[in-house]
Amino acid sequence: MAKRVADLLVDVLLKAGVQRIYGVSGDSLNGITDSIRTRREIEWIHVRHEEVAAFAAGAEAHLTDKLAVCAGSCGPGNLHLINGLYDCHRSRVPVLAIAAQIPSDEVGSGYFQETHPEHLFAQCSHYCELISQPEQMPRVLEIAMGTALSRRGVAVISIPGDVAMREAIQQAPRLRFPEPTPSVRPSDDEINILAGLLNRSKKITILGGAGCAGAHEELIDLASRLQAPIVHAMRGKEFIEYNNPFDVGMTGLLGFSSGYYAMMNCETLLMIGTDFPYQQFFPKDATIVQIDLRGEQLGRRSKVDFGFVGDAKTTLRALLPKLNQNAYETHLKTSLDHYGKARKGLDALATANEDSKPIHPQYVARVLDQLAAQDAIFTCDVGTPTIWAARYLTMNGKRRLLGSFTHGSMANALPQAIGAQATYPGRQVISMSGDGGFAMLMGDLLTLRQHKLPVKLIVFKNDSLAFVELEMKAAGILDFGTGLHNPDFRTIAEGAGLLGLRAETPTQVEPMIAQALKHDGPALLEVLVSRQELSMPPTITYEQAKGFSLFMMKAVLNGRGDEIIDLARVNLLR
Ligand SMILES: Cc1cc2nc3c(=O)[nH]c(=O)nc-3n(C[C@H](O)[C@H](O)[C@H](O)COP(=O)(O)OP(=O)(O)OC[C@H]3O[C@@H](n4cnc5c(N)ncnc54)[C@H](O)[C@@H]3O)c2cc1C
Ligand SMILES: Cc1ncc(C[n+]2csc(CCOP(=O)(O)OP(=O)(O)O)c2C)c(N)n1
Ligand SMILES: [Mg+2]
Repeated sequence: MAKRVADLLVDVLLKAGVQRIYGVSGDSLNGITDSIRTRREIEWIHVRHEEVAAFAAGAEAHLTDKLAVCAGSCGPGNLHLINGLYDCHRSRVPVLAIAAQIPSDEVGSGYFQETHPEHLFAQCSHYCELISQPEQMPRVLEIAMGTALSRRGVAVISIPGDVAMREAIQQAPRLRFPEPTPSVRPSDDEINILAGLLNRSKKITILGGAGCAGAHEELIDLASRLQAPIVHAMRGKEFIEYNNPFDVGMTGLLGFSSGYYAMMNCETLLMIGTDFPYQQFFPKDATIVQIDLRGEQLGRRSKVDFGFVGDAKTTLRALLPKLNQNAYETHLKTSLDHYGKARKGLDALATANEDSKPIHPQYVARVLDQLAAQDAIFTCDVGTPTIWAARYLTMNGKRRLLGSFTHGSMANALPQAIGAQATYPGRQVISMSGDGGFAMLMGDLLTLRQHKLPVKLIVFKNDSLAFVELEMKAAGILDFGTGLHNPDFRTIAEGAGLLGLRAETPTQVEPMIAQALKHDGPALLEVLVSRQELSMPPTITYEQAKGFSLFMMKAVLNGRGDEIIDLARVNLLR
């Protein structure tokens, strides 16, 4: 039988090492799914919502650093991919999206399900093109894949169903070379300038981010030479925090006070591979030096006095031999002492609270951290689960942590767990889900059963959109539109063929987490956690404090005094 364009498309993906495609089938995708059906080396992961497909592919790409693929049928099918693709693109993970298109002879007629993916996905991709002729295959697909990999982000090909079904002109993939891995570093002159200014500084703080992946050893050597505390940005946590005697925690609203002060009290701030977004957390008077692989990142978040383009590992290797040992140790000592105190304060919040209700969510995260496997993959929903993950999960160089940290979309954790588990069937994958986030894409609970993915879902059930409630309170607004009338998630899980569990008291937390983790298959544990567990920022501004008392006043005026007492009980009297 003659080779079709769809067969050639699958050939190219296989040649590039793609092992699975996440998606939902549809008429316009028939050529492609039919070709996948006949190959043993590539799996079709049938999810229930295309947004899940995109998040899952993003998780696979993040964990493997290789191209991952998702697909949607024409019109609404691929439109559903969009939020997940934004997340992948903004997190700079290489993902190819196949957006099927309506019949080519109907384009432009306002036909059934007609949309224009080239326009729709333009903002969340580096490359987005229509394949309207068999002659364009495999070249356009290969350009798309190469772009996603080399620029790190999303590439989209849009292909009408009839074009995929046509006879292929070319018969095989064109490109056969392995992915290039260049070393990028500043020039010798620039390395000398950088070394000179660091050798002249006494109080240096390092702010590291996800760009430090693979440069752990160099980073620790650097901190030791400079006697510099290391603060990390959230996406850098999994690469920086472990085996790190210079660790002083994270900064930002969810951060540790020690991270905040180490940055604010330094003379020289050295940023390496980070795009930490919050301007108000940067020091005003320090000299700021930034190293990033991408020149366009320099000076994006704060003023920068010296900017260098380079890969973290290669740059630090070139720099280290030129650095003197800093004799000034006080800055590091003070920062580490501060970190010890901040850590103690946070640990004190992660207690079982005897056997009274409700359960502290910090305690749940702490127990999860203690019982999870040494190479567990955690995903956390946007909302308070992000806070608990940032503060209570211990990374060790083998564990991984994924969230929607840059795009900040709810409902990411279950979809990312699906991608993680499909990629690593033998590893423990734990989703820390909010009750709001979980319900948003709950249909894909069914995917766990269908694809035999033994994901462990821990649902932080606080019957609210608690993170937003917190933001409203901090802004002095009465919370509104944040309450959730939740179902019994345990029963829903059981109905979907999972092990369903519920912890109502602190004493149930540990045995039930252990039971869920041990279970040979997917499991959901809902934990009834307190709703108003404040996660105070490291510095409380006058505005925030003012806002808070305003909330109290408004709440009392509205006759919600009970809640204020609850709030005090949870946060002040424990
Ligand atoms: C609800 C919520 C609250 C949050 N609160 C906080 C908070 O309090 N604190 C916090 O830190 N974050 C917080 N975040 C996350 C925040 O939005 C950012 O996503 C995060 O701070 C960015 O981390 P990063 O700089 O490590 O990673 P990225 O944003 O991914 O930046 C990585 C940088 O490294 C560069 N790079 C990549 N590879 C290399 C290389 N090989 N060598 C050199 N450079 C390289 C990239 O070009 C990029 O500039 C929050 C997120 C959510 C959802
Ligand atoms: C798709 C989307 N919708 C809305 C928001 C705004 N938002 C941020 S956190 C949050 C609440 C999350 O609630 P839940 O999952 O229950 O977690 P909680 O904070 O209650 O632990 C909302 C609505 C968002 N970030 N993404
Ligand atoms: Mg909630």
